[in-house]
Amino acid sequence: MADKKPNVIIINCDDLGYGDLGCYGSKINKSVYVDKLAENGMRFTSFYCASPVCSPSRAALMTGCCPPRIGINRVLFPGEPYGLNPDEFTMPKLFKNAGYSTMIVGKWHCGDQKEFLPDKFGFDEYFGLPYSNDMGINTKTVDKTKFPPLPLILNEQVIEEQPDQRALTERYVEKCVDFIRRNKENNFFLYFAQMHVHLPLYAADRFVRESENGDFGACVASLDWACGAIMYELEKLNILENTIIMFTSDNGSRGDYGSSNLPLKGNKFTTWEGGQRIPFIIYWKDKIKPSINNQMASQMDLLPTLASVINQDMGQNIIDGFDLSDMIFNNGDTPRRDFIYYAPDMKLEAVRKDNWKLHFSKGNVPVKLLYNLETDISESDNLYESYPEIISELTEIYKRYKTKLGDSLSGTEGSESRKCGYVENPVTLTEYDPNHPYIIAMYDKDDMG
Ligand SMILES: [Ca+2]
Repeated sequence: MADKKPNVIIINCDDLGYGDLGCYGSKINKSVYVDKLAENGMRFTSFYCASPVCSPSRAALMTGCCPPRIGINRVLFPGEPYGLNPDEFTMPKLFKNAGYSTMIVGKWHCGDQKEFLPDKFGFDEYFGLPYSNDMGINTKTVDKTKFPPLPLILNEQVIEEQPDQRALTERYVEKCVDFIRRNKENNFFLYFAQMHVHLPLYAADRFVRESENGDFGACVASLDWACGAIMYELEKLNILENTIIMFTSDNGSRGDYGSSNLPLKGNKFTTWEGGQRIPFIIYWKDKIKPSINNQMASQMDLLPTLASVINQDMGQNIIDGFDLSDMIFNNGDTPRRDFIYYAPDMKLEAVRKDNWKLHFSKGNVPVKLLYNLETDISESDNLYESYPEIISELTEIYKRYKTKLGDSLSGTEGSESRKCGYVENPVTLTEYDPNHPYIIAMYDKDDMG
């Protein structure tokens, strides 16, 4: 076999929880293709996104940094002056430097000003929504300047406003397939940031009809179909062997509308396990042994891991990720011994070291909660009074991160924090125009979040 670098596809779902896939225990959602990927790949049970909400989580995936390090600490809304700093080193830049073709299909959510769109971070091509699919105009939208028509972007242009969301996954897959075909002879990096299963839950009729779990099950089946369609294409083009596929989610599920993080406690927005422990599967035919991996790892670790796999330099910035390649390819131990949990707005709420997790704060209220996640994955049995030495060890780690990265609860500025991007006079990508022929002038589902 020629010594060719592998293609990389990352499928990042939106708000898909720990208990929403068949391979993670769901009995009601259909996820046959993802389950097959898990069966033939390495499925992780203790894998974390860096934040329990979209923008910080996605920025962390792209940079390998904890959200406060890069100044993205909360969800970004249409027309804000903030975004990921273009000076940050990112995953697409890594692949660009190695001569790859790069594309993002789907939700970006790291800033909607032209200075912060994906082309500024190493993506050659872009098709998708710049932010969440609930930030357009629905039947309850009062302020159409704050939530203008939902933009669908092709490269740097808005090509449609208020697209039919039921058709969007098919259109996304079409773009993915087209990109893969055009680059089958080259190396490529495809970041497929799924719309599902973020509210509002729109899926094609076929999936709605077949679902046993309402619109939520339909959206899971839809994202599952998308995974199957991409796998089929890779196999048909005879490039599956040379393609690493990762499947994950940007944060835990809401725990309502049919979603589940079971057996974990808590949901999206929170630093309970349900907010940040998410599905993660990595597949590389004949290179990664099909297995279940119970070691601790994070999406922040993927940038350094991929840099190692393709033997490419990562730039000079300090990051928070670790290279997992020894663990994944050689059965080694995880290099990640601790994990820090930041709630939105830079609230440092909890820390994990090995199997121990210590909570310091929940909802702005100080707490003293210690759990052994190995025996108590549901965080139900508080052992705070029994392990003073563990508590002092975890408190030291907490203090270290607090000094370096900051914490709004104690008013601490991080000594190593870098500034996010900022522009004067921000604009929205679209403006409501009563004469515009919108295909869906108002989405009929008004669920947000
Ligand atoms: Ca999300």
